[in-house]
Amino acid sequence: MTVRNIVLFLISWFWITSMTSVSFTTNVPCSSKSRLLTPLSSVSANNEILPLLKIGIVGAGPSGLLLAHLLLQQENITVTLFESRSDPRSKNAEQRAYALGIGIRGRTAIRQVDEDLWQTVKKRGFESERFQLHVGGLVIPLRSEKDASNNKDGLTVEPSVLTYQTDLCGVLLDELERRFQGSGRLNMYFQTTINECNLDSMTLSLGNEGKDLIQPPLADKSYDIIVGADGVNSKVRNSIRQSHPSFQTNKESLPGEFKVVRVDKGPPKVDPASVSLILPKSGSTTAFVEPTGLDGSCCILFAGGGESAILSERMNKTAIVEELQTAFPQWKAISESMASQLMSQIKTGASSVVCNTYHYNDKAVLIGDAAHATGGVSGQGVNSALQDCVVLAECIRSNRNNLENALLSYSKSQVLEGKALYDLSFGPKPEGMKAWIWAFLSVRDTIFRGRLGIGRPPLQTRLTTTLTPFSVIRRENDYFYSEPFPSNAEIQENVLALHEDAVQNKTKACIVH
Ligand SMILES: *[C@@H]1O[C@H](CO)[C@@H](O)[C@H](O)[C@H]1NC(C)=O
Ligand SMILES: *[C@@H]1O[C@H](CO)[C@@H](O)[C@H](O)[C@H]1NC(C)=O
Ligand SMILES: CC(=O)N[C@H]1CO[C@H](CO)[C@@H](O)[C@@H]1O
Repeated sequence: MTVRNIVLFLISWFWITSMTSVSFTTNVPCSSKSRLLTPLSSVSANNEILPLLKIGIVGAGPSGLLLAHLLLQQENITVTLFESRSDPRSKNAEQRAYALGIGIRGRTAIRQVDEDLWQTVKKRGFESERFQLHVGGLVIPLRSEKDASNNKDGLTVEPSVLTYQTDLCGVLLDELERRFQGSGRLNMYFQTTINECNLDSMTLSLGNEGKDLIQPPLADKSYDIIVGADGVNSKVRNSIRQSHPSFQTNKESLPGEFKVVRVDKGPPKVDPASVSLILPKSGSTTAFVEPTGLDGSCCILFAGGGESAILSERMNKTAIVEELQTAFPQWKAISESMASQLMSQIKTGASSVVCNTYHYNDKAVLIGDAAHATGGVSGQGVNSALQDCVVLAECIRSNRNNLENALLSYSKSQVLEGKALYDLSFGPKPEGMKAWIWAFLSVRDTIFRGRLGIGRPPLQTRLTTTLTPFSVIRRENDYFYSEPFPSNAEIQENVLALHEDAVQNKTKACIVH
């Protein structure tokens, strides 16, 4: 078959399938786009007296730090941050080697603080709007600058910014200190683990690792709200589970593991300005190349199932080099140095997290991976976490005298987005005819990407370059999922019912005492 025949075949298939009940709406009503900025009918808080609010944030990753920025912009709020790792700017900071891709969602969230903050973040990262798939000798562009300017809204989408997590946190911290250090409203403690989060007394008991000196003055300090920004192993989430009778959460290890190497110069035959997914010549370990600097530096993430020397071997360098050379023969020149780095690491796995609600009364609330995690499958982990921060800060701002309502509003808005992102990340599992149609549409969108009026941009592109809510994108694919996505009203009613359970439990507890 010639390429022309394949194209014709695909076009004819497109017409056949478009006559079935599958219908796609690529244009999303404008109203849903502005939702990120004004999550709910925000009653003006103009002439209210703003009570003093002490907020404890557990976890100073990107979401904990952005939330601190947004909260400190409001009057009469103090923020205390706790982080078990050391300050990301210090020399001995544990490097989180892989780079994060900040797309339009994350960028829009950071800009909610101000344009300055975004520009500072951008300067530390590397801008790229290219995404290429390498299969054998073939390079298939999955996304390029053109897609950004051909965006349906006629707007030019700025490129994604690739940045190391430590760099992103470093910038957010520098700016927090610059803006608020002298205000007396910001406290930060690194190398401080939280042993327990007590939601009755609203206190945190600190581990004595590292700087146990800070224990005494903080021990009896209480907070009005405790925020869990503490990732997949969230302590705050555990405490909510113990206090909230109907809170349900599930954490699962995802199949597959990964290791990351950093190289100073982009590997041969890879576009130094593009994110590239490289399928191996043999074996099942794939390589994901992310540029991280103008000098050509990049990081390469190797991911796959267990039985590979690349991921598992920790003693025999020859075995790693051999496997690298058969899987990625084009990188022969750098396989020695990559092997040394791979050997020194313990492979990492990823987990998913699901929760049926994200808050507990007026006391505790979860953001980012602590609330919903997809193990990096979608590339939207940090982006969706930063969106959580904006919504939570806005819910608090518009409900300063009713924190119960603030946290409930936050859950109502974000639980459905978290659920939709989970579904999108792991995809539908269609069967029979639907599986064929799904496969065909995926191929079509990969090839045409919505150009020439055929198909629509691939999912990855829509997640990265549009602000269309995850729930809207998920519903467009209802046909392929075993169950249609619930309506916003259904999910919100459920969140409200869970909230009422928790409130009742609190009331009961008071009567008993
Ligand atoms: C902040 O709190 C102080 C003291 O509680 C109060 O007098 C002041 O009015 C508050 N500020 C605002 C903007 O409400
Ligand atoms: C290291 O791996 C190579 C290739 O798999 C193998 O031939 C060699 O025997 C191994 N060496 C040791 C010490 O296990
Ligand atoms: C059903 C019920 O009473 N559940 C919980 C209410 O809250 C306390 C803690 O405050 C729990 O111990 C109960 O299990």
